[in-house]
Amino acid sequence: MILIHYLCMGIFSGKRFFVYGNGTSGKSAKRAIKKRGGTVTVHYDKDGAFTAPPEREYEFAVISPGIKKDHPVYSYCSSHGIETIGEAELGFMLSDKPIVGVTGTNGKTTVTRLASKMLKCTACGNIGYPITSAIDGKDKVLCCELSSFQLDGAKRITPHVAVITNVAPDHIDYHGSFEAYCRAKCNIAASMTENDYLVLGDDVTVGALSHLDTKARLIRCSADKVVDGAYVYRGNFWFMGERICSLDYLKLKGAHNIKNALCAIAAAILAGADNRDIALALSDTSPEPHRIEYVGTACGKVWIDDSKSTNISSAVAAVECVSGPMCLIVGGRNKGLDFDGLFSAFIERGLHKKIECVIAMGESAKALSESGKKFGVDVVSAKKLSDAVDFAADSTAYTVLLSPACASFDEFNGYEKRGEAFRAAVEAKAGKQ
Ligand code: UMA
Repeated sequence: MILIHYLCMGIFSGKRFFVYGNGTSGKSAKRAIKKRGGTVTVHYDKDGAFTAPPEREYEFAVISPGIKKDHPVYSYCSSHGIETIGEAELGFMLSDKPIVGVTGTNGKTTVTRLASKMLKCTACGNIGYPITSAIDGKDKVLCCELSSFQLDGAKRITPHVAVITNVAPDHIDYHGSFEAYCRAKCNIAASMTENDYLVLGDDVTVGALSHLDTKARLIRCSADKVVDGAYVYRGNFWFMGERICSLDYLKLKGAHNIKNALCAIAAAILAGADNRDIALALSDTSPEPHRIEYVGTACGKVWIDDSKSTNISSAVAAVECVSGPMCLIVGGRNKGLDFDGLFSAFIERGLHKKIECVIAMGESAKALSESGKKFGVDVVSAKKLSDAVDFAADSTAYTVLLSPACASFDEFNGYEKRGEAFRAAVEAKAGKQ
């Protein structure tokens, strides 16, 4: 076993690679290649322009996930006969452990966190810890969050158990269309075999499934009916006819988290977890920061930070969870989404009755106002987050929910920074009272 390990460590001996992107995944890919005897250089855009690596023979070019498929590095590789591979693919290629892969528009981080806890293993991938680092740890199995960026065009993603939590419009600016985005998500299962399992979340739609081409066995999840997989029945979680534990174990609140828990339970059982560890993980997993997180009270209102919501379906799920009458703060950088979907969902689900006012901030304020108008919803425009907080403080709502349905990059360097700024603004208001 030790000998095999050392032979594997030398598999890239004499091979040359270049990595494009010097972020978390690029640095990790570099380490993994060097550890296995390969020679590697790292390149990335300088002054916004592609920088070509030295003209040499390369085994592979490892491209970071944030780099779009129309970036010049791809045409460079194709014209030089260099095969491109993503960092996540490299991780799958080098791993000697079974991997649980989790994707979906919303809930993938929660499912990855829950399933990794149930399996007592490391959570890796898009969650922030690259898979090319996790493969060298002591875990017997890995639980990996996979984004559409990592899955797009990948040929070597081979999970033993895969999960698609749900599919709704997101990252259209990156993929070009909803269809291309769905295709990328479905790619998680393209290389799976008859011995593998694909868990489909409660909300996975038939439209998204039309891109699915897999040999894996399908496992369903449902919060309201008995299915061939994980389900809720009489206040308990069940899997394939076996009771797992009471719903009361689940610490995470909201209907969407019951659906997330079902995906995690199915994936963890199929990867070898036992019922006791599943119940413990459900009771021991707290909400993620910036995901429907209680901030405090100020100006006679409860303030809730859902800055992690960067698409329409996650904002709708947040409004569903939070009590009214509420003031909803949306906006930021649009990822190519049609905001009509936001307001139509409010009306279809009767959620507009608990929304007292909508404040739209930043780059997408105008587009949000125009969509709101079509559905008879008045939208107040704010230049930036601090203005939106001021307007919300003056409203008569009981609750203020920041759930932007947009990325933060027009004003902040990531959703975490946006959530922190929201908290600071609310705390400043509370301090002034
Ligand atoms: N770069 C270029 N040209 C470009 C774009 C980027 O040269 O056009 C370079 C940058 O200069 C920098 C590097 O690429 O040197 C950054 O690479 P990256 O954007 O791929 O980011 P990493 O730091 O490697 O982090 C990536 C994921 N980022 C993205 O997919 C954008 C992280 O997900 C992930 O946690 C990490 O790998 C480890 O696996 C973040 C994310 O925002 C959290 N993901 C998106 C999401 O969840 O919505 C998909």
